[in-house]
Amino acid sequence: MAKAPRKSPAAKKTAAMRKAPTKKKPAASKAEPAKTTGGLKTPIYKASKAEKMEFYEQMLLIRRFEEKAGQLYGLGLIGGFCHLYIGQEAVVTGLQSAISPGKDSVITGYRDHGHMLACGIDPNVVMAELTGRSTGISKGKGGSMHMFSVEHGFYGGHGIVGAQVSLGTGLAFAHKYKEDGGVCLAYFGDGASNQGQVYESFNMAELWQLPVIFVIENNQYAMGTSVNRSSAENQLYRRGESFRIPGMQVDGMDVLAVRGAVEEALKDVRSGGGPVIMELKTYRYRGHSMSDPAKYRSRDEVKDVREKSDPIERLKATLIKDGVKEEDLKALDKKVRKIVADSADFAEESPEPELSELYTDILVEQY
Ligand SMILES: Cc1ncc(C[n+]2csc(CCOP(=O)(O)OP(=O)(O)O)c2C)c(N)n1
Ligand SMILES: [Mg+2]
Repeated sequence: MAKAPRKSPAAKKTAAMRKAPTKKKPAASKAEPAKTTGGLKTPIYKASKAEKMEFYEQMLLIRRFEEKAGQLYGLGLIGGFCHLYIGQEAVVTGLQSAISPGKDSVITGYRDHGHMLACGIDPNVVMAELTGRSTGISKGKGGSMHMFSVEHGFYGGHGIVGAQVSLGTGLAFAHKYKEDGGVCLAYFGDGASNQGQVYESFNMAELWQLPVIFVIENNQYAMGTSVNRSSAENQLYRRGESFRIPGMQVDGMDVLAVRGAVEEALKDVRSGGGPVIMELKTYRYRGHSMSDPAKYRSRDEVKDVREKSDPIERLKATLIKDGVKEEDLKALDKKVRKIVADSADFAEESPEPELSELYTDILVEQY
């Protein structure tokens, strides 16, 4: 298919652009109208009732799993770093629901539990990994940030901020080289979007027309720094303009908006159009990691987002409007809670790795 011409906005600096930046508004929590560069659409996905129920269950599974992980951390059963995804569930649920398992690839940072569950990885092996048990997906030696399942097209789990963007570009290169029709979803945060290697990757991806969607999960904060305080261009969907990469800004608290937008992005990428940037405006309810008291924002700010934009409550309201009964949703919650409780039991009942495991899975030869 012929490549659609992409708008390359003129970089003409006006006096107005040069003047001192005006005070920006605090983190936006309200849904904003979708914005795009390069002519991409962001329609709302028209899901059937059954699909909406699936999205609801998937988001609920991530939320309950993360709540349980938070509890186990409090009990001392999870050690080290642990970054929870609570609040961001609609992003990964909407995106993963649109890709083809076994064909496409996924890579993300350290806030990765939700991505693994959305890739269809067994909650038992994820929880066992978090608690450092031998039955964990990395045999209990990786922990929260270092989990992989090539079988599920999930390439980690990376602790170095921004590194997954370059690795994801490499995965996209492999898809193109092998002509396997796959697309890579490379997820990263608003903080990571200020890293240098991200732009080297953008350049190569566009130059070589690689099949990659750069997914920016803009949850408004990078540790304790808000995106507005750290980013000269805080409209992150525009970050590819100088590379001619089109971008779209999507309400990341609305799973149907996410699914609608990614379908358009996938259409463009799969038809050989090269990379696309998707900025998902979302929010994390918990601290950066379990050791963050989150003093850089007010409780009211978090409460406001929870009350007005929670992705699960929003979909629930739509389902109720569609005629789904409250008790059916409660039954689903019960089912999900059992899956999560069973994963915690599985983890607690599993042994820790043998000491001899210290000497396996390590590189000793020259390469
Ligand atoms: C190269 C590098 N620099 C700094 C850090 C420390 N660090 C860990 S997470 C983080 C913030 C990243 O924020 P963002 O990309 O917005 O992702 P989020 O945590 O919001 O999901 C930083 C600076 C790191 N791990 N790697
Ligand atoms: Mg962030």
